[in-house]
Amino acid sequence: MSDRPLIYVLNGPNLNLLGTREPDIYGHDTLDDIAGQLEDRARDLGVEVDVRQSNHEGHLVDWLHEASSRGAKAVLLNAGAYTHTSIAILDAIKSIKVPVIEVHLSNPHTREGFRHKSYVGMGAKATVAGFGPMSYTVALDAAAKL
Ligand code: CA2
Repeated sequence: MSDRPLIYVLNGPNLNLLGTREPDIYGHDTLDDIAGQLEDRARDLGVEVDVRQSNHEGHLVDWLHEASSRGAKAVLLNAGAYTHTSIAILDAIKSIKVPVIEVHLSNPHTREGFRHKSYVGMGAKATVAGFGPMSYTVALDAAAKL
């Protein structure tokens, strides 16, 4: 482990399938591609990223707690569909002092009505959405400056 500031990048359900389906909405990059882009950018910014994905709500809750106990400086969180449903994830965000930046590939506000509500957004410091994979790098640039 390096002594560079640590930033967690947490990804929720179905994002392991990125690049394989619905490229019109989510683009062609896989989550591994995005992780590679973030690692390159992190090197330039002098920070360290820890990129993870889970299809399980409780893992995301545990990792938010872990980000805090490991002294992470920020969390980038694309909670996938849990964004719109999970009070447990909102409570976890509120239970830690680490700033959480909500990230989305698409812009949920231009999509179905059920995507317009964001529990994650109620606890997040900021939201970056609609830039495809660039949403993550924009959020990382901002997080590194916090
Ligand atoms: O735009 C985003 O990043 C979302 O968080 C993606 C979620 C969606 O439920 C949110 O409303 C917005 C869905 C992720 C599903 O990822 C897939 C990837 C490839 C193929 C199918 C789904």
